[in-house]
This record gives sequence, structure tokens and C-alpha cells, in this order.
Amino acid sequence: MSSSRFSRRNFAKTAGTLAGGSLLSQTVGCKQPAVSQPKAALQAGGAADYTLTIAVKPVELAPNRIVSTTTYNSQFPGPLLRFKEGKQVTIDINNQTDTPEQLHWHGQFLSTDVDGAAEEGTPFIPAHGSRRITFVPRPSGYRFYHTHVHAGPNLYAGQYTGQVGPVYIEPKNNPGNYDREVFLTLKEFEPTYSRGGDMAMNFLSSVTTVKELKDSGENAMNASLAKGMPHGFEVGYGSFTINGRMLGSGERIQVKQGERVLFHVLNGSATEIRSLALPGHAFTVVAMDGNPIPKPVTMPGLWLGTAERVSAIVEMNHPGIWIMGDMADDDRQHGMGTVVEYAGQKGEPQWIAPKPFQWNYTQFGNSGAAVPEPDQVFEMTFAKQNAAAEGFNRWTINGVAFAEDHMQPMFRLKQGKRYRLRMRNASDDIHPIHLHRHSFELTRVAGQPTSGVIKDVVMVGGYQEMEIDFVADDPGLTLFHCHQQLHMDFGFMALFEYV
Ligand SMILES: [Cu+2]
Repeated sequence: MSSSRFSRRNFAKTAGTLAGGSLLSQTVGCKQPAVSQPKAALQAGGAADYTLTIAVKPVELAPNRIVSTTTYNSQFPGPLLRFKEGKQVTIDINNQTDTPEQLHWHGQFLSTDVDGAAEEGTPFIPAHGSRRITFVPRPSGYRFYHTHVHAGPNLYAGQYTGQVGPVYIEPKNNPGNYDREVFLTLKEFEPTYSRGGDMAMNFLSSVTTVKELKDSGENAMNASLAKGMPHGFEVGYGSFTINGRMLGSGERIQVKQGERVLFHVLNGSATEIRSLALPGHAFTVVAMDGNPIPKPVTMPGLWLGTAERVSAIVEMNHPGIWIMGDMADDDRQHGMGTVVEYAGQKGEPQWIAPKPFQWNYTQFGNSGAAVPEPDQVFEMTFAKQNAAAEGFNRWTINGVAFAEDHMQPMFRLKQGKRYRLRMRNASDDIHPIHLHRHSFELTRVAGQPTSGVIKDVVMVGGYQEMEIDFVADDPGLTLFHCHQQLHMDFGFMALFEYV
């Protein structure tokens, strides 16, 4: 859309009501649905509870910085949807784009008909068409919705676009030991190809890498480079945002001394691992991927792999005007931050880097606690074939790259059984691994036993091992994949089937 057709003032008004700190006013004590159903949409079968419209729209990341991207309801992030656990919802999804879409309800236990993954059999929302879906939201907690199409080399498709929005499923009993909630969606825009990045890798569990995995990964890489192959493509970004606004452009988060603010943080990136810190403040993590952890744990900052969520309480006890932002200086300086302003304080927002710290999932679990023995263990080895797919890295699970002509289920489940995935990463990349339609319990992280941390995405460190357990309690095809878009699109997927 050209700017001449678009009133700048109206645009700012629209963006202002939908993005940035104003999410606060939408969410604090708000009993209204985040999306209202226009009367005009009444039709046979009655009105839907929510309508989501997928369309390419301008998004104002900062003054004079407007990008065109695919959005939900013309905004980024998509509207916060507040469901009630167990209360059925009907949603109309309209697709105004030229390509079929999938809308995935990440972290929920839904049937394959509505989960939002073509690989499981969910019907597409046709180009310039619509689809009405009905489901019972569960489990309670912080979930999200996002597109689930194969982007491949197309940086205008899949999660490279703005198709990401938060979901909060109200539990039947809300503990509510906080003054208010703030939802933050971290997301980059303006993707471009590069040949290798500088992503932080050493924050994750420092516990041993596995020599055998390292040798295998390094040998494969060296052999590829010796043949004259360049490194496979990676993706970098031109702009970085929180709730769709670059640092300095969003509404400030206004706080008062002594307040306890519950931050619900979502990494909505297609490919990046993100971090978040607030100078002089600590984050008391209470939930991961929307699921309460065994006991709250206080950390100097947060790390989130693609699609991970962290809910953490910050006690506002250090008055000032602060930048809450990514610990990567370059990304923060290109927008990955927002400003927290104490009432009555003046001056420029300040950033102070926290001391480096480790993010080890076992810190959030029960140490040494016994977990039930699984009925079966699935061994999985993840490997990279450098630049093997027309310049992109190809990814394999147990030697097999998932592809359109290679989609047969790799693993078989029996309903009611407990399974353990023993994941071995023979690459130096960190993989945010996601299981659809189920959640899993972390049982061993880089050699350390743990229990009680229930997630739907987990980062498996370079050359490390991880074990996760889940109960097969939701029959139907179930997709397992790395949530890094470049990895999932180039082979890093597998299907589980119930037999
Ligand atoms: Cu990956």
C-alpha cells in the first residue's frame, strides 16, 4: 500500500491501539474479548467468537520506518486472544492473501483437523478464502498462534512475516500473585540472506558436549568445506522489535516503585534465539511455555529459543528510566528493546549489561527427582548436511530429511504409553525442538537429570544430548520439528503416528 493512500495520522492511531505498551490497557483487568465480532459477519451457523484476517499490511516499526508484511487483523503482533480453559471457541479465519495458509495453535492439545499443520492433515485456509474452526482451548497458560507454512527460500512467507500473536488461556484457578501483566512479543523484520551469523551460543548449559557428536559434526563440516562448499545460507534482519516497535518508538512501560509486574515474553522470531534483561532488576521465572515450574527461580535475565515463552515477575524496586532489551548490543541498538519508566523519573533511558549467566533448564526443575520409566525410548540424532540443498543446509533426523515426497511417519505411538525422546545433536547449532499437540517433561539436560519442567519447545545445545518424556494421550498424526524456520523447511521434521 502506498503511503499516499494511507493517512499517517490514522495509521499511527491504529498502530497505537494495537502495539506497544498499550497492550497493557487491553489486558489489565479486561473482561472483553480481544477481538470483537462485527455484526456484519453474522451468518448461517451463527457468529464466530473471534475473527482473524490474514492480509498483507503496512506495519509501522518506528517513525518513517514502515514495512509491508503479512499480518493478523492488520496489526503486529496479532491480537491477544484470551480464552477460558475448557470453554469452546469458534474462530473464523479469513485469508486475503494469494497463497494458502495454515494457522497453528502452538502449545495446545487440539485435533489434527484444527491444529494447523498440513503435515498432520489440517486443511489449508485457501487463498482468498476462509475457514471456520471450533475447538476447546487447553491447557491453561501462555500459548500463541502463528503461520505454519513451508517458506523454503521465500523470506516473504512463513514466520518471516508478521503472522504471530499471543494467546492466554485463563486457568480455572488464577494464583495471581502480581499487580498486572504485560505481554511482550520479540520479533525481527526485514530478513535477508547471509552466510553465517554471530548468534550467542555459550549461554546454554555449560555441561559437557559429547565428543562423539562433536567429532561427527566437525568431520562432516570439514569434508564439505574441503570440497569447496561455502557455509549454508543463514538469515539476518534489518530491524528488531518488541510488540512491533523498535526501541525508542514504542509506548513506554510505566511502572511504580514496589509494583510486581508479570511479564509474558514470547520469542516470535522465525530463526533467532533472543535474550532479555532489565538493568538493576531480576526476573523471577514462574512459568515456561505457559506451564508453572516447580518453584519460582530468580534470574538476572531471560533466554528464549524460537517459539519459547517465559513468564516472569519483576519487582519494580530500582527507580529510573531503563532499557529492557536484548543482551546482544547490535540487535538492541537496531531496535530489540523497550523502555521501562518509573513514575516521576526523568532523563534518557539507560542500559547496563548484566553479568553473563548460564541458562540451564535444570535450574528450573527438581534436581535428582526420579521420573517414571518410559514404556519406550526413541533415539534421535540430528545432523546437518552443509549447503547440501541448493546452498541451504539440509537437516536430518536419523539420517532422513523430511520432504514433501518423504513424509511417512518415522515413529509409532500407542495411546496411554509414556515415551522418552533421547535427542542427540550432532551439529554445532542450537535447535529449539517443538512437539505438536502434546507437552513434554524435561528429564535429562546435557547429562543432568531433572523433572517437573513441562514445555512444548526446548533448546538442544550444540553437540549436546537431551531427554524429554511425554505421554501419548492425544491420538492423531503429531508433528515434531525444529522451530528454526530454515531448519524445519529443509528437512528437520518428523511425524509420530498412533497405531
Ligand atoms: Cu534447528
